[in-house]
Amino acid sequence: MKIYFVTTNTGKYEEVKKMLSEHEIIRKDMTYPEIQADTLEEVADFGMEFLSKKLDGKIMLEDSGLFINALNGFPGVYSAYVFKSIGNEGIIKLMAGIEDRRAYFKSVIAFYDGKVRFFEGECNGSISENVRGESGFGYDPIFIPEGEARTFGEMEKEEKNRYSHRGMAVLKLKKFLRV
Ligand code: ITT
Repeated sequence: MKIYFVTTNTGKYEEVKKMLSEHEIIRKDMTYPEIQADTLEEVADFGMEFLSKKLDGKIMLEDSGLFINALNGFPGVYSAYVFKSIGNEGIIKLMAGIEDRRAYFKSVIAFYDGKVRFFEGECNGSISENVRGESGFGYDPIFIPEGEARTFGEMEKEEKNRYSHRGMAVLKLKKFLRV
């Protein structure tokens, strides 16, 4: 099946393409309005509403974020902005002296085939004491998934996909597409 994946993020595209290799995933490097909302679902829904009027065929987008318990879920829906402004070093500084380092990643995929459908995934873990590893993108070098000692930044794509929020959401989409 031919699916347009609208994202400006090469890392996301590479991960999704690897998992949906039975399909033709065509990247559309374009932006869509990302509204200020309380949940990723609302952001994804609004974005797809816009895109479904612009593109023909099957479309997907993915909205994700890092939620840190001790910071009441921050950066959450503001993850992209916070990453661009303070980056991983900034998060490590914010977490200095904080014992509870639990955090989770969440991913919401919106898929459009005449109707919008949502697929979600979460990945629990913790924030590392320092920035570690060069793989992946974004917050990968400061996020340690549960049951692991390494950060996502220290893992290959396939391994990260097995644990990750995006991996879970894509798996649900894959099942929906019956492959
Ligand atoms: P889009 O064009 O797809 O929106 P984006 O990078 O702006 O690309 P989001 O709006 O979903 O994506 O913002 C999510 C932010 O959280 C962004 O800064 C990512 O780098 C970060 N993030 C999301 N998933 C991640 C993952 O698996 N590993 C590390 N960081 C992640």
